[in-house]
Amino acid sequence: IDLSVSWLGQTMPGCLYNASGVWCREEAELEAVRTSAAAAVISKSATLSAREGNPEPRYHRTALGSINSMGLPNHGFAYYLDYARRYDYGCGKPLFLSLSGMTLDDNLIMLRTLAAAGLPAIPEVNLSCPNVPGKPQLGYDFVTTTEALNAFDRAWPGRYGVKLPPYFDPAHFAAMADILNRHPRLAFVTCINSIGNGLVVDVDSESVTIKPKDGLGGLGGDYVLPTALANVREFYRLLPGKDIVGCGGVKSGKEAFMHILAGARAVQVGTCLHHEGPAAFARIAAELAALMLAKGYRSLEAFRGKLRTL
Ligand code: RRO
Repeated sequence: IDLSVSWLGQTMPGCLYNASGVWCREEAELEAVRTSAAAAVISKSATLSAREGNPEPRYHRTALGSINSMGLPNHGFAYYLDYARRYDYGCGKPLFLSLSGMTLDDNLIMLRTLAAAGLPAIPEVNLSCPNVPGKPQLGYDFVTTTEALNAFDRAWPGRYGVKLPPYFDPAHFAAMADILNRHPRLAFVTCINSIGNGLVVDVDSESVTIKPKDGLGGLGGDYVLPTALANVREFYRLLPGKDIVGCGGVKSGKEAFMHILAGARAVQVGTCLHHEGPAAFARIAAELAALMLAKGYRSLEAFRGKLRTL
């Protein structure tokens, strides 16, 4: 069974890697992902200056997944750029840098600085952080997203990607796809970020479970799988020539298979990685290979995007 993926001009040893935000804030975590069975590495969304993030508790595990309002805790762009300068690109696992500037100008400064560094690292610009109080998710504002992508094109000369929030209406899929299709160097979209501003309630204490935003936070895990699959499949159909990275609800080979069937080129693991650690990559890859063997598929190309309709 061949789990390798041709993407962005190279061949990755597999299709799985971490979702930005999970196991990627510290260099030791990034290296633990790189040296695991993951096929690529992405860093925690960076802001221009380091941030402590929101007050704790800011992450809560439930039987069905997770809720978080981390609030963009990160070491600042320079830390992740320094990691990118020292990264072992020869390991065959692409390095993605997630960028989530507090302003458009901050994103442009980070993109220009990364461009000037001349590294093979690829930016994934986060248009969908749901957890900074007072800051709406960029991807829900089509005018601001249009302006941002036009500016990214001028600041960054290479291929790049964006991390999208989940959409819930065909009109929004179509409107966003029209915007994204105007940018040929936008090579991939990652669908989806957490479902923003959910509320998990604890019955015993009659309380919210995380402190920021009076308990509102982004949902991950089982809660989001069907929404993630809808976003992957719809953008796969609407964005010819671009790649879709599936993210949402992957905890075994089965969900990874579903994402690829819906059209995903690569698959990120978030909540499950948070709960299980980087050993999750080898387990999920083995389960995916076993499922493919049982179905008679020898490569991911054999079934990517081939989801049947009735
Ligand atoms: O740090 C966070 O609170 C966070 C971010 Br930037 C994001 O994009 N998605 C998320 O669920 N949490």
